[in-house]
Amino acid sequence: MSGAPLDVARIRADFPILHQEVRGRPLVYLDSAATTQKPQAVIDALVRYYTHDNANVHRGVHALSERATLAYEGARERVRRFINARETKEIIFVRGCTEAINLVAYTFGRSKVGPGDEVLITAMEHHSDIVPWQMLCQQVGATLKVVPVDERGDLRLDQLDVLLTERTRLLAVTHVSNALGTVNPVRDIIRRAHARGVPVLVDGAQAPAHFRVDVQALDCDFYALSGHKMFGPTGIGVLYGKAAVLESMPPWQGGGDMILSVTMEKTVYNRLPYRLEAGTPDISGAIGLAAAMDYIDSVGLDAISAHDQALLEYGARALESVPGLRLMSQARERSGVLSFIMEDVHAHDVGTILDREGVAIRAGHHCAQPLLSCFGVAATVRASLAMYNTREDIDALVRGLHKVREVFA
Ligand code: C6P
Repeated sequence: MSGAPLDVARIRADFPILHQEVRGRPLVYLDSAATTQKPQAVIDALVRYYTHDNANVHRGVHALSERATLAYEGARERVRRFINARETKEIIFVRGCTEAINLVAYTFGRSKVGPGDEVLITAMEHHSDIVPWQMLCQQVGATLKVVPVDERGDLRLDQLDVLLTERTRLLAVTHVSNALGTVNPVRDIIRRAHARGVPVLVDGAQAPAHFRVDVQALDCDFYALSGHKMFGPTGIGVLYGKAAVLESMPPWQGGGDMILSVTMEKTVYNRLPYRLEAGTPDISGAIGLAAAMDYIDSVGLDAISAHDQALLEYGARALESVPGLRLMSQARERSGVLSFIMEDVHAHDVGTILDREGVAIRAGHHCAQPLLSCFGVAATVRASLAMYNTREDIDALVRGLHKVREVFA
């Protein structure tokens, strides 16, 4: 289907959960930035694995264990191909973006950041890309610095070269803001950080469901992914790291596959990627994630991106018809998110009324409190899009918002 416009009706047919009524209304799911729905192909992959192949990996000599291991390692190769990593050892399976970032903060951070050093993040980060760095800085006596955001919702990149100093040990930046939808120019940011010798972690939670991510083209040192935000299962995610950087990091959790041999005196650690994957991994999750990547590629990311952009534009225009509504972001490049406030109505009240209409959105701070406080608000309403959304979904949202206005007239 790649290249052609999306056949959204056909895509919707692949997502069984969408075909239900909520509170007597057809479900309109506009909360994909929180978690995406799963296509039948992903659900089938999970059922198939548990029905036929379930066993522990890298351990048994029996047939099921061999099949489970092949499927799990096949999933790693699938992820490598999806993000164009150079080698499978650069793909570490984790629980999600949050765990990926914490892994880097614990291992890279605690081995390479010391007293007086600096970690640079941005005002646009999700709490998962703030708190691990705060904890690290507090523990080692380093300073957390922040690239500010302007009133349009873009990063103040004029500040970047000032904030990158000879003490900066890492820059962490989100690819797409979950609260505003801003797409950051990460390639340029990485180039500028590397020019100062600073490695870069990209929080990719909100990117790969919307556009192609190529870690070699970006030249990022780390890239964090959550499977559940790209049509895969919850509980599985990926930390990509350049091999040389991962090799330089000590292990963090002990046990299981991260070990080659143990005596009471000493443990010999395994090679990558296993050295950073302790305990029985989420085998079915990895297999489900690989199925999600197959699904995304079968639809085609170019067509998905074009659909996303067209729907965003349609949505931004349609929301203008709602009195007293203010869209939060005017950023140069946006993806997947319409975030707004309504005069004299709390975001949670908007969410409750929309829910009665069958429209699922997120209301609140979206785990990005520092960003929202830059805009002087505590909460916004966020409608977030995925490939299965339609103009009719936006129309239902707008109808619901007019009802909110009537209630609060
Ligand atoms: N954002 C949202 O509704 P986890 O929970 O580990 O899968 O992902 C954390 C995370 C990290 N970075 C960004 C940019 C994110 O958007 C998220 C998750 C969800 O916006 C849940 S708070």
